[in-house]
Parts: sequence; C-alpha cells; structure tokens
Amino acid sequence: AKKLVNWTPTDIKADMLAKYPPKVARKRASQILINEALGNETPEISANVRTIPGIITMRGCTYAGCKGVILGPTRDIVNITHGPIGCGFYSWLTRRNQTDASAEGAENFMPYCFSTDMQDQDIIFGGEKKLQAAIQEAYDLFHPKAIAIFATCPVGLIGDDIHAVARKMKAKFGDCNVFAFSCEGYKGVSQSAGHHIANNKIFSEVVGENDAEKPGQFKINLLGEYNIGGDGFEIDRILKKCGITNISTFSGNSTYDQFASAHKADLSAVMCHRSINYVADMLETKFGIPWIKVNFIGAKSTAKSLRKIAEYFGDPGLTARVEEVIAEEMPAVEAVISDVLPRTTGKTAMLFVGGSRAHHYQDLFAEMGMKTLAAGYEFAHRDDYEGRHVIPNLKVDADSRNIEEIEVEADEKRYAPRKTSEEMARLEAAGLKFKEYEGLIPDMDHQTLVIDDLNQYEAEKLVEIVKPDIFCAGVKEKFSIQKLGIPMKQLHSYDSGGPYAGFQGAVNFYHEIDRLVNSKVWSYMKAPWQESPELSATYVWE
Ligand code: CFM
Repeated sequence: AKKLVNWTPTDIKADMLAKYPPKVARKRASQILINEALGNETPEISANVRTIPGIITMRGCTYAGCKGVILGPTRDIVNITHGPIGCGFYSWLTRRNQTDASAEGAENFMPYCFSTDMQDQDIIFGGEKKLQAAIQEAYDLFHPKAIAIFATCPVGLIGDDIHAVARKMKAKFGDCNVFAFSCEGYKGVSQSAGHHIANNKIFSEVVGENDAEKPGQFKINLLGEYNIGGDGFEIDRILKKCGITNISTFSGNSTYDQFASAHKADLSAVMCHRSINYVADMLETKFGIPWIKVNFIGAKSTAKSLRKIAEYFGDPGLTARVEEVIAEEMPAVEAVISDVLPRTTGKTAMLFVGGSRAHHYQDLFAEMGMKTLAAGYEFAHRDDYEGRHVIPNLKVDADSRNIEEIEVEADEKRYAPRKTSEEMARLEAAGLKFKEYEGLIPDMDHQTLVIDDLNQYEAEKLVEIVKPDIFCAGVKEKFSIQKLGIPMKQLHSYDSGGPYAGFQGAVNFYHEIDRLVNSKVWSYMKAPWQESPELSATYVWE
C-alpha cells in the first residue's frame, strides 16, 4: 500500500485544523476521520450538521436539492421557480441532465427556464398573484400534465402560501396536476433536505396515479439515477439487453407517468441511496415493493448489480441472460484496462462529491489500480458513510397516501453511536430497523482520510500536503485545485464527458483519467511547493 513518509494522517489532520479557532477546530475534528475500519467496528463521523458560518463550504441549498436534483431531470413537468430570477437561472441546465424526448417526439420542457422573476414590490406586497398568473400562463402555453412550484428563500420569509395557490389552480384546470414544494434554500443544512421534501411530495401527489399494468418482465424502478452525461442511457441499454424492464427512473429523463406508475414495479433498485432512500422506503411500506442497493459505476460493480437483480428474481433464464451480457461486455472493458493499467497503477486520487459518488467512483479508480487516499461527502448522512440504512418508522395511509414519519428519536439520535451491541439493542428496542449495504467508511483502507463537508481552505491544504495525482469534486473547486498543479475532474457535471456508468461508461472513464493523470501539461505549472520546497512531502510505495 502507499504510505505517507514524512506526514502521517494524524499530522495532516492536525495541520488542516491548526489555523482554526478552538471551537471551530473541535467541530471540524469530529468531521475529519482517520479511517480505522477494521473488523466489524465502524468508526463514527459527524455528518449532516450545519456548516460553520464563514467557512466556504462545497454544499448547495435545499432548493437545489429539490428543484435541481430530484425534479430537474423530469422532462414533461413544467417546473416553475417562485423567486428572484437568479435561483431559476442558475439551476437551469447546469446539471447536464440529458433527455431523448425530442427523438421520441415527446414533450420536453427541460430547455425552458420557468420563473416568476420576483421583484421588490412582490416581496413587499406578496407574490401569490404573480405565481397564479405564471401557472396560468404555463398552462395556456403548454397544457402540461403537471406543473410543479418551488419556493426560494424570500418566498418562505414573506409567507406566500404556494400550496393554496397550487390547490386552487389544480381544481381550476381539472386536467393538470399542480403541486408545490416548500423547499426554501435555507431550510436544511444542505441540499439533502430538498431531496426529502421532493420525494415526499412526489410520493403523495403522483406515485400511484396510474394503475394500468406495464408491459414487460422483471419490472424494476431505478431509483437515484439522474442521467448525468447520459449515464441513465447506458444503464437502460444494459438492462434492456438483459431483459429487465425499467418502468420508472427517479428521475433521469423521466416522465410524469413513470412516477405515477412506479407502484407497478416488482423491485426498486437504488443507485444513489442518499437522494432517494425515502421513496424506496415508502414504496416498500405502502406497496410492498422491496428495494436493493445497486451501483452501476465501475464495470465490476455493474456486473455485480446485474447479478443482484437477477438473484432477486431467481429466474434461471434471467440469470443466464445476465451472465451472457456480462461475458459479452467485459472483453472491451478488459482490453482498455490492460492498456491503461501500466500508466495508472499506483496513482492516487481524492474524491469529495455530494452524497454517493465519492464512494461509487472509488470502484472505477480501484479497477485502474489507483488508490483513494481521502474522500468524503458534502451532505450525506451517517448511514451513507457507514453503509447501514436506517429504516424509518413510516405510517402510510392507504387511502389518502398520507405519509407520516413516526419519530422514534430525533434525527441526530437516530444515527447515534451504535458500535456496541447494547446500543444496537437499545435502538432496535426503540423501533429502529437497519438494512446493511456497502458504505464509504468500511470500504476505504485503513489510515485513509474520510472528511465530511470539506471546505475550500481544507481542500487546498490537503492538496498541498498530499499532492494526489487527481482530485475529484465540483466546479467551485475546479480551478483552485488546478492552480495548484493537480488535474481536477468534476464528478458532478463530468466536465464535458460521460457517460461513466455501466460498461461503456467505465471505458470512457479509464481513457479520461489516463489522459488526465499522465498529461504533461501539469509539469509546466509551478505549484507552491515547487517554488518553496519546505512545503513538500513525499509519498513512496511500500
Ligand atoms: Fe445522488 Fe446525484 Fe450524488 Fe445527489 Fe448532487 Fe449529482 Fe452529486 Mo452533484 S443525486 S447525492 S445531490 S449521486 S447533483 S447526480 S453529482 S452532488 S454525488
């Protein structure tokens, strides 16, 4: 394994914290973990907690999680942002969601940016009339199946009743479902709260609307796949080849009807646990559809996930077909791996992304012989770090589709230490149930760094000290990292690349990373430690 010589992970952690005031250092220390995942013991990390004001976080807001992440990739719902124009504009097409709607001649509102463009007078006198007019205008122009309304920060502050407006317009139209999300940006500690708000509303307003049987065999919902850079297209290609019917994707390239029909699936396959576990749980509680965790990032993970789906159905024909598909797809993947391996083996990576990719993409790097030295999420909860899903206590009213989460304990308590069997027993006695899957902490090596809600300052510190061969994060980090002379790959938007999911996606990724970590261009840059050698540390292989 690769090991720091003149810096230990403890030194790195201490150096990252050295400049902070004591209170800040204490809080950040609980979010920086030197991984000691050995045996059955999962060390604890503090996650899903408020960012300290003044720190330049990598996180987004609740509105981003609701409108941008969950509803943004739907193609035939008109998504209206109720707020000042910036919120709508900056969440417009920035996530690289793709659709093939135009190829099908289907409705596609993704190229449009709908907003009420609130002005000073709307803030002072209220924006409900303006919102109502915007809904009417969208209806008259497009006659969509559904219109969704998203609240931004000022809307919550002035108290516009967006739900009353939605109900009124839904009743008026009769043939268009209108629903609203109270997803004001400030509502949670990150975009994660927005996922929860979006999921609850989609479940209560849309799921179950269409009771018609869906054609096809082995019907699944693909939950938490957003078709970034065409990932969903590649996954659908593979599923189709295997004879697995994906009736509903939440929510890459999705339609209103896919949400409305999700209860007709036999199984939910959860790709991004963080953003969508709520829907998986509600589908299981209300409709009895079980869910399994899958990961289509990495060729081996893709094969494993296909086998997992086949295993669930237990059909010999499906199992055989899945094996055939894997056997057909793998030679092309292996050819590229053996080409890049001599150039990528031993290189090092750091990944700080969202709530699932910092974990999923480690599989791709491992396939290239690359080691992940440090990784972390922006907004994941402890279950994503630990790979232990906490099954909520849900009461789903069969008739009204009313969902009530019965709080056994407060959220923070729910993820309270449960390393000991007594603690587990106590929580289970309190009514909590767990579902195990792969987690970031148990999957990462001993003595690697796991860091929650990494910020601008710490990112630069880490890169200066460790100098990984590649750093993966988002656009806010891109150029500050590249200025340090390290190639930076965006794992949100994929820069302009992708797809990276599935077998063909893995091949794209190998080529891309090979080019990045072996490019000569970085050697022409003078990084700070090259000009001041005292900043330098050395890595050797042992
Ligand atoms: Fe899930 Fe996502 Fe992610 Fe996410 Fe996101 Fe994204 Fe992400 Mo950016 S839903 S948690 S809120 S996998 S937009 S497609 S890349 S932070 S790691």
